[in-house]
Amino acid sequence: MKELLEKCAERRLLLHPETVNLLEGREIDDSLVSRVFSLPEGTVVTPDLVKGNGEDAGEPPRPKRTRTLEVLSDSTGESVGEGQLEDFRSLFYDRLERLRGILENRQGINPRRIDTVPDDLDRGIKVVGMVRSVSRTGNGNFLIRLEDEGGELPAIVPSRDESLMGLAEGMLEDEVVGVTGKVRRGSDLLIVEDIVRPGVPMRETGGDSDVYAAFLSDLHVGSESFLREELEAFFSWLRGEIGDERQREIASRTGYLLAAGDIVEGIGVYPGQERTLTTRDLLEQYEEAARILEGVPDDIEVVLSPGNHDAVRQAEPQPALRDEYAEVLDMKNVTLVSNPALLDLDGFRVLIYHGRSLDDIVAKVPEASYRDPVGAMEGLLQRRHLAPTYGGNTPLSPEKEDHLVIDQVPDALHSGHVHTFGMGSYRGVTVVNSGTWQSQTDFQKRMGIDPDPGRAPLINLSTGERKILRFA
Ligand code: D5M
Ligand code: FE
Ligand code: ZN
Repeated sequence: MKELLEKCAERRLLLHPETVNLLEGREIDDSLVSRVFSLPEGTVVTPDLVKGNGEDAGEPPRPKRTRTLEVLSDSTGESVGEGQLEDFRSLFYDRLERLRGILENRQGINPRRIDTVPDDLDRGIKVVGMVRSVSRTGNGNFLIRLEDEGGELPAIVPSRDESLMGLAEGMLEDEVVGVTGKVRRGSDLLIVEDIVRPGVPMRETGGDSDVYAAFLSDLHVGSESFLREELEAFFSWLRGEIGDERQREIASRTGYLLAAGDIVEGIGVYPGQERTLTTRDLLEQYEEAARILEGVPDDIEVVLSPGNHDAVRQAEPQPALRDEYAEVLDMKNVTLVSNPALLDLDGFRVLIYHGRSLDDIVAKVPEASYRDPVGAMEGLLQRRHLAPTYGGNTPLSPEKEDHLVIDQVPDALHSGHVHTFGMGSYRGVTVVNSGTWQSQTDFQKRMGIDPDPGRAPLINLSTGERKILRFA
């Protein structure tokens, strides 16, 4: 008993006084111990959770529901690019055009095309351009080269303007911004007075059903570090087998489980990875993932979107898993979608994006960090683009259309990839990075990556209420 109490304290499980009374002087068998220890951290261990010590407590059946999962946008099969330079031009022009539209609508900018900017006026002008380069000048100013269909315009951010300097410092190549300023007579140089990003309007959470969606990412099935037992405990929680009464009630109202990529560990992703795999057969990794996903109740709609470790091309947008991989995951409650993909869950819109560009945000934006994935994801929303900069860590596929523009602002943005957990709200958009179900690998240790494994975030689709369960 004493040992059980200590262990519970270690796992931050709270023993209800009645439970202590019930267990006093009774023999505690292993099955009870393992049942209690698979409870999420913070759970109050009520007497009914330990009653029948060793016997099946007898779960209430999950109420049957019909869910409406709608895939609003999926790029699978829409890839028309041939990988030619020409296609990158279309990709970037499409990005410019669509983000300019958003800037015009949201920020009320009526921009001038760069080739019509006269060089002989002192009046203020507005342009919308894609950032070609950002650099510091000898005088400590920032020089931003803006580009549109008409040409290039160098713009100077004067060092005396601190807030603009801060903005310029976090400016990414290829993002699209609105710039206001003056061109000095005869200079060809725009002196910047204001910079605006497309941004997002404030919104109210839009769902209409009292159902929860659960999120996960970066399972890395097939890796020795994949936390199988912890993930199975989460699924057992979803089945209502563990957790206190209130939690079981939430579990029974969970209608969706969304996975934002890195479903499996993959093979050949980084040097030396072979030694860390439980199987070197990619198909077997998906078979294993499928076996584990069988543990999710049938009436929960499961959505799987790929990441950079999955069996699809690396360049984004990534198509949904297909062929033999889709076959092994072919369960009636599983839907495979592209990365990114926009979903409608009973009226609540979720934009899923694995999150590779977060590496670029962290590398280039001074205030961004892996410890704050929500902040980095807000950067994507402000820029209305899921992979705002090209040439860093995020490979893009040369498409005619830019599928990574955030055209419609969702109720929630869900990512993973960075293996750190975070959940917050930005202008009414729930922002969630679901962390990982893989413990720290030796590779990550060498890279200084400190993951937050085993967290299960949940969002109530009508109220936007957020919950976090811990299984590791
Ligand atoms: O990526 C998990 C995290 O590890 C993500 O933030 C990128 C980071 N990562 C992955 N590979 C490298 C290398 N080579 N250098 C630095 N950081 C890296 P995942 O997609 O799960 O592998
Ligand atoms: Fe990952
Ligand atoms: Zn990843």
